[in-house]
Formats: sequence, C-alpha cells, structure tokens
Amino acid sequence: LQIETDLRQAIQQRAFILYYQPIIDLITGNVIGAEALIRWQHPTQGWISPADFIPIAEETGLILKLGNWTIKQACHQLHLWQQNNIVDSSFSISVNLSAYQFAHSNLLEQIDAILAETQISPQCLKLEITETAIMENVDAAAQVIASLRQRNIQLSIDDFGTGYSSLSYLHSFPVDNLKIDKSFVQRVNDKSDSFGLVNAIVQIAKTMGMKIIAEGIETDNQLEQLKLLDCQFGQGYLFSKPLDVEEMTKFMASFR
Ligand code: G
Ligand code: G
Ligand code: MN
Ligand code: NA
Repeated sequence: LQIETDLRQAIQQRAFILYYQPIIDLITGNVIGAEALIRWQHPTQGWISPADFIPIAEETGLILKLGNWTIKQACHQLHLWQQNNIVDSSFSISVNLSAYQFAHSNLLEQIDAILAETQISPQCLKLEITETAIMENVDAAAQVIASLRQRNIQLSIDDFGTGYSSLSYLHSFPVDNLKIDKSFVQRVNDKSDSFGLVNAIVQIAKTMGMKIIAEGIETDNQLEQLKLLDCQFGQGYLFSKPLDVEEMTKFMASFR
C-alpha cells in the first residue's frame, strides 16, 4: 500500500504535528488542560486526518512508534509551557491512545521513560482510551489501568456512550474521567432523549467519583444545558477548535 510506505517515511521524517484543543472548566471559564490531536502533512495529498491514517498505523503496527512520538511530543510541549509560565502545575495534557498501544506490554515502560526525560509529573498526563479498546482485552486493560493508577497517571474514557461496553466494567476499572461523546452534546439542546442521557451519564460519573468532560460543545445553548446538568468540564468549537502551538500559547495567554 502506498499510504503505508508514506506513513513509514513520515514517521522517519517526523512529518507529524500536534494540535491542541483547550479543555475548559465550565464554571470558572479557566483553561484546565488541552487535548493533543495529531495531524499529518502529506507531501502530495496535503493534510490527512488521523481518522484516516491511525487505522492504517494500527494495521501495520506503526502505531507503536507513532504513539510513542505523540506522548513524548505532548509531554515535551507541556514542559516548555510550564517553563515559560504559560501554564501552572494543575494544567494537564491529554493524549489519545489506540487500543493497540494499550494492549502492548511496553506502554508503561515507555511512559515512565518519557515522563523522566521530559520532567513531567504523572498527574499532568491524561490518557484517553475508548471503552471499545478496554473491552477488547478486559484482563490486560485491568492490569494497565491498575499500573497507571499506581503511577498517578490519569485515565479518561473517550467517546463515552458510543462504544461496545457494559457499565459493569466501570466497577473493575475505576478511571478518572468520562468524556461524553459529542453526538450526545450536540443534541442536548433539543429537549429530546439526549438531555436525559447526558443526565444519566453525569449521575454515573458522580456515583463512581469520576469527572465529566463534555466534548464538541458548539453553542451557548449547549453550554447552558450542560451547566444545568452539573457537567464541570468541556471542550469544543464554542471555546476553540484545535490549535497549533503558537495559537494555543496565545489562547492561554489571553486568559491571564
Ligand atoms: O482531531 P480530529 O477530528 O481530526 O481527530 C479525529 C480522530 O483521530 C479522533 O477520534 C481522535 O481521537 C483521533 N486522534 C487524534 N489524534 C490521535 C492520536 O494521537 N492518537 C490516536 N490514537 N488517535 C488520535
Ligand atoms: O475521538 P476524539 O473525541 O478524541 O476526537 C475528537 C474530535 O472531535 C477531533 O477530531 C476534534 O477535532 C473534533 N472536535 C473538537 N471539537 C469539536 C466540536 O466542537 N465539534 C465537532 N463537530 N468536532 C469537534
Ligand atoms: Mn479524545
Ligand atoms: Na470523543
């Protein structure tokens, strides 16, 4: 496959860049963190979405190298922001993990090495994983999650409510955050089932002592509904689209 060859080369040539989307405390309006989202500038095809190349990276096993680069790059950037007093020690960086990375035995060693090298404390790193990825290998997931806990690295369940899963797994895997999928958030203002569904997800999170992050907030109305529902954190185009480093740095500076 041509794209596989291109991907290999891109990894060698570091043709990827991370964008950052601010995560907001909906009550105070403060920026409490950022989600790193990878972008690939292809030499002839222009920007290619991770939705298109991550699956290929997974099929070919290249995701391990790429994923390692992503965690390292995000932590390195966080360190720079900390050094320049752009962020304080409560600011966290979120990195998406694919199921393949999650199942790989070297993940924790790699993360330990990256944290040591970039001088980032574990509480400042949040990993995002889908429920489907957890359910693919429940036993392995339980072990990884326990090890992350031991290290104080935070774990978020991404796209919550859309995957194949059973609520009972929340018992065995106490994660720190649930990210409500944007498909719920975007319908929360129409008084349909979504309001009730988001309410139910918030109650689940409260019961389990987890924090809620709403994704894909685009309108003031959605924001108001989410606040009514007691949802504390969120991200989306209403606040900011994903930004490059320079834009993100400006965005955070404008808050101080
Ligand atoms: O930002 P965007 O809409 O292009 O992201 C599309 C999809 O790609 C999302 O599902 C997002 O979680 C995923 N994605 C973005 N960056 C990464 C990454 O670094 N690793 C993995 N595994 N997925 C990512
Ligand atoms: O799968 P994950 O939740 O990691 O992916 C987040 C995706 O959602 C990214 O591709 C990001 O660019 C996109 N995104 C972020 N904010 C919004 C938003 O407000 N609306 C929509 N439609 N997409 C968003
Ligand atoms: Mn995510
Ligand atoms: Na999501």
